[in-house]
Amino acid sequence: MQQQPWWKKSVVYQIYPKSFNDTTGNGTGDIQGIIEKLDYLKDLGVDVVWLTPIYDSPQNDNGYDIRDYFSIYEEYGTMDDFDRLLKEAHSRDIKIIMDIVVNHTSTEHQWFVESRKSKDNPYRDYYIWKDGVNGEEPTNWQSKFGGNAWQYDKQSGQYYLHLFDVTQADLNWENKKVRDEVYEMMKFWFDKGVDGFRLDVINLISKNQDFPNDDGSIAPGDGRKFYTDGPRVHEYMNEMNRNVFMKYNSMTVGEMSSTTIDNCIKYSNPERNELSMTFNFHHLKVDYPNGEKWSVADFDFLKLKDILSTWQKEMYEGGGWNALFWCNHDQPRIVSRYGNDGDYRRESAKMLATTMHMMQGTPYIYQGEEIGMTNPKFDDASSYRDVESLNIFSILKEEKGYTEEEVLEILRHKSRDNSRTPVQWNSENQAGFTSGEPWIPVAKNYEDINVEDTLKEKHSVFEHYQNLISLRKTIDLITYGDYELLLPEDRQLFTYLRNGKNEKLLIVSNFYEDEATFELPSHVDVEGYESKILLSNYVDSDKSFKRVTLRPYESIVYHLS
Ligand code: TEU
Repeated sequence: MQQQPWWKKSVVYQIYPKSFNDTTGNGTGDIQGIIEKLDYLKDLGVDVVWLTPIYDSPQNDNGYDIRDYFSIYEEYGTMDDFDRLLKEAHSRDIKIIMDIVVNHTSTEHQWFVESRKSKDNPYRDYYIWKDGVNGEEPTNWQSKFGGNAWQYDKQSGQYYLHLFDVTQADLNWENKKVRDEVYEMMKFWFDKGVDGFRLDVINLISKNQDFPNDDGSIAPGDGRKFYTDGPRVHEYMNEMNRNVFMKYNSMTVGEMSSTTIDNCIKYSNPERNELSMTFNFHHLKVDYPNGEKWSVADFDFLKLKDILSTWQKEMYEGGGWNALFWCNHDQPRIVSRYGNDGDYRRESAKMLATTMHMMQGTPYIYQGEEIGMTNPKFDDASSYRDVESLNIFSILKEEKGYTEEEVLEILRHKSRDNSRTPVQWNSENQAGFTSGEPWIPVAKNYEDINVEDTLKEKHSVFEHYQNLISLRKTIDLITYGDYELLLPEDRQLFTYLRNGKNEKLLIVSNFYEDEATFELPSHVDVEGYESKILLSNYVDSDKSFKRVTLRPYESIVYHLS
């Protein structure tokens, strides 16, 4: 096999610094707090840490609104702290990737401050300014956080585009100067020694320059078809790669909003020199009935299997590379979502982890996932901090007439704050996250679920993640084998094969509380193969892989050779 890039066999751990570990007592996590936990991450076995944005920012969207790309948000620490983090991580063989947001900046960024001054300001063209149409917004496009995506600016009488919050103005990528500034800024971080980037909503940077109104085929005024995987996006990614990524031994992962497999193959096929891999979210929308996120519904299991399997197969065939994940800072906790956060929390957390980590791609673990943290189930509206949740709160109540309790119930399932509560380190006050008052409440179950106790437990969720990571290091088939879904119509079992030359992995997971019996389909040729259990979430799983009854949330990995 030809030399493969390092990130194909890596496991990434995502840190949301605000909620990770506070060493100053101000209630906000910080860089020093990350340094203190590097040995913990080393013990887990991860190769790469992804930090969500730590740049100077007014924090309207917790750092995804960058005010200055070259300095550190003061509550997180200083540039010296960051340099120390890099050094300490590298000395433990842990790489660091930064989260970079270049679809938009904060409206407090100096470029925007200049841009908004007048129509002939040299920075005017750094953003997307348009005249209104008949006294209304230039188009009917909706912001991802609710409301129209254009904001009127009195001073110059024009509107600027913001696909997210009104304080997050979209950059104008048609302007070569913007692109060059971005590339120079990325080099600044690479030259410091960072190992790569996660690129926030990078598939939204190229807008259809006609700026048409949306006729509402997806949702009224949705607009996304005019800027998602837009006309020049692949040209820009290739330009970025040639100007920056190619010069470093880097890993890059693009966060792709509402994308397609064809586009993700293009972004991540190495022959095209764009990105290393892509995140997509289709498998995390199977609990949005009729595409509606703001509702409470069971997840569609058959659809989940179909989506994940189609991406596995088609990305493999097209030479692309998947980022594998259940959790991040925008998603509710997976054990509360597709698992069971009651009696079977441990079993289902492990089952979900196995099902994802045995697929092809680079797996990501979001802080707290490795101990099976759950949604916090906040009782009242005052616990929420997230700009999207707060916006939707008033939209659902005021515009759609929901009662407060109805909205709260939806947020308990869908709010991004579900994953943003502090990491539960121990059973002491504030879960050991801070000696002060945390910026967002700690989940009430921290006395039962925390790192300190988990580390003492035999067969813990943490240990299961350690095992998954070390299997990836020893068994190449996990990285390179092809993928074959078995029993697509089975309503309880998620079963697939990873096929190699003279060996196979068979993964059988029961996604439900009821027992289920697996029978190996007759077309799978296992003549002469011996089987061994590589990993399971029950201590005494059945070795007879041709027919096996799985207990609640049981999940077994067989190695056949
Ligand atoms: O998220 C992009 C994105 O489209 C979503 O996951 C988003 O949170 C969701 O659609 C809202 O319903 C990225 C970041 O991960 C997110 O935290 C930022 O708020 C967003 O970009 C804007 O920078």
